[in-house]
Amino acid sequence: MSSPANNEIRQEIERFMAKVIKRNPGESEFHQAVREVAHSVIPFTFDHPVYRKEKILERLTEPDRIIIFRVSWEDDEGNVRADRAWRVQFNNSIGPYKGGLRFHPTVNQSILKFLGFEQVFKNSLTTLPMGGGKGGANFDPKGKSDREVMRFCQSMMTELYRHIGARTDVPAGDIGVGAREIGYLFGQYKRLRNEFDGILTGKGLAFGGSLIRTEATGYGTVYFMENMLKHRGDGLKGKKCTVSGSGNVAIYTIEKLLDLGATAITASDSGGTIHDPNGIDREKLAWIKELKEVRRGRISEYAEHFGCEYLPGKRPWVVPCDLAFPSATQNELDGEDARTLVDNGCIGVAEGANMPSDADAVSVFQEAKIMYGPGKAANAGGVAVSGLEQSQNSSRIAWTRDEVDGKLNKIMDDIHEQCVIYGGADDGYVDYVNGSNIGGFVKVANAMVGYGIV
Ligand code: NDP
Ligand code: 2IT
Repeated sequence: MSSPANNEIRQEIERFMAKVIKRNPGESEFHQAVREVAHSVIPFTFDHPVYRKEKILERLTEPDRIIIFRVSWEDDEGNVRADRAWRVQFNNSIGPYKGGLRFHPTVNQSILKFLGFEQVFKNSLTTLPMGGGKGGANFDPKGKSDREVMRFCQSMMTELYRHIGARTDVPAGDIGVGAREIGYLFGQYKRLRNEFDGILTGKGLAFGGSLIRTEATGYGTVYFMENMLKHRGDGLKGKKCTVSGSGNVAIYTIEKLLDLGATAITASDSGGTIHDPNGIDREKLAWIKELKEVRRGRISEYAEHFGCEYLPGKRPWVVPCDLAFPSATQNELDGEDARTLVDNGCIGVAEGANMPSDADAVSVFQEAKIMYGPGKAANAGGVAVSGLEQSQNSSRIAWTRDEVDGKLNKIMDDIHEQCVIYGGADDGYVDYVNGSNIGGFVKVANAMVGYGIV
């Protein structure tokens, strides 16, 4: 960046970010997500001045609204509990708000705003008509009984139901919110409204859920990696992969890697990492599913059960691999981790989690010119199949597993294609950050221009 034009762009980015930081004090995750998008989109708007004139990025970084409410509930010992919940309705320019609910003690407004903001771009990339939103609560489901989780979900929905709807806002799962929680939330919505409507996705198959939704985020992330590899004339066969997390996204990433001839050699949780150099095969994966989905245990038990190495308090990035799949949470991979991965020969990263790599890590990947698929592109398969669940609910039909998987595969191809169009460079390197940010921006921005000043 040395020409005067580039200087002007750089100054514009800094001016813009200074305003965002001033308006959203202390919200570091939100600043981080906006900064990354601003670095891609502001240069693009210099070539497309209508977006600057209409102040699209300024309007796009201000959520349509945020609903904050108290959730009171009673635990099994009869103690009264009070938690805080949010729904961030970020932008509905191209469809009803859509995005998950997260239950985790670290949840705060900054995290939900970063997630809602990312969701706007991700949902646009899927090619489906979905706006962006996110929500959740600082409720910690760990160690709670099913009945406690049920009482929390019912109390939360008793407020949330008036703000959502099939044509308004359609929540789904995220960290700490899976099939059990969606069932309790949907049951309470149906009871309050006396309406059976597709107001949540990730529902049980008996009440309007879609086949493949459970698997979709992990499967889609692997399909995205396959696309990145194919674009370089390579493939997944024989690749050794590190995966972080051991929840929904991690489990189905490991499963699809097995289907396509690759091997996952790690899994983790907030306690540490297991390293299984022989690979997590189908039998071991079934064991992890039971551990995490039924017994709700810790990944350290895997190391005891199968006799492999456990790295307490460590993340998987110290383990040499060909490909890495961060699938746990934001900022779980920093610059030093990224350097370790690159030095150990890693050639590609696909993010199953949202914003797992911090800004330093992203720079390391891009400078080393390894394949780097950011979350808003790589993990969009989850929300894409949520969109397909909505289509099935409105038309009152259910597609087969193969039909949904085929559509998911095609959507991941289309997302990859948009990244190549907006992020491809002359030397053949694809900047998937620019590609996904600009690709996601254009459709939303054009809709906003069309609406006038709203
Ligand atoms: P789960 O709750 O099923 O699993 C989360 C996993 O990440 C667990 O292994 C958990 O370990 C670990 N984890 C969570 N928070 C932390 C933390 N602060 N530090 C270390 N480890 C942590 O969630 P999902 O698999 O659904 O979500 C994982 C990621 O994927 C998130 O970033 C989410 O936003 C993203 N995502 C999810 C989609 C979905 O469809 N579910 C769609 C797209 C993205 P522990 O049990 O010890 O907390
Ligand atoms: O981050 C995400 O894309 C999700 N948690 C899934 C959202 C959805 O509506 O399926």
